[in-house]
Amino acid sequence: MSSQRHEFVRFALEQGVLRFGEFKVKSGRISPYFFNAGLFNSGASVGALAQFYAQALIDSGVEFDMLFGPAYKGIPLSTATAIALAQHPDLAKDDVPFAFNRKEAKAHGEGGTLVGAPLQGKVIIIDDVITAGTSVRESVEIIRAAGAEPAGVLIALDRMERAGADDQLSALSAVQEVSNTYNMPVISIASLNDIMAYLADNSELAAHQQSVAAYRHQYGI
Ligand code: OMP
Repeated sequence: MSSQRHEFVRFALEQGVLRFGEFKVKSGRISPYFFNAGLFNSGASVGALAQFYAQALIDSGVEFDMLFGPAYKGIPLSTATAIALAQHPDLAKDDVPFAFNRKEAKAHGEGGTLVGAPLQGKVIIIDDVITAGTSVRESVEIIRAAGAEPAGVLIALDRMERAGADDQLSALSAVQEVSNTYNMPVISIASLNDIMAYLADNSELAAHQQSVAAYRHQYGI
């Protein structure tokens, strides 16, 4: 596991963002772990999170012109990551624009649902976790409607879970389906693989290893 992935799992655990236990997730599955990005809720933790996003994006080698953060969680994520990119030594000369959407259109003032830089060129969609990919579809439609090109999705955690209902599981994960459907890469800071590697290396967390492995066996790719 690259040190960035390992460090990110450690950071998410320290911040209480990654937890082990029993959690009902959006799909209705009972997951032995949950990643709650809303708990990156202080200046220092969002700043550190944004540096992880920026580094994962740069390491991916994917070309991009700007960031788009779908409301609501994508709003601070796109803002903070644009700041981290502006401060990154490898991108020192580039000032990366960003935009986000409102959930409700505004009829007064500047109007519309888009805020920030005009959507143009190659756009990276930034989000926290992909489960079914619902919010990605909306973002792709917004970006295309503006005449720009969705160039990739940048997420914090790939849960590596199969898409579809439990009695009709897809051979592909939700992330792979998103990537195939929209013909663009999905870049993640870390994945379930990295969480499992971290558990295997840390004896005080060994108790969770079995439940996470069993969950992955049932639903994972
Ligand atoms: P999609 O937009 O359908 O891909 O769902 C993503 C959502 O899954 C997130 O916005 C969360 O509400 C939720 N989620 C997490 O944030 N972390 C997890 O570890 C698991 C889930 C989930 O419910 O599957």
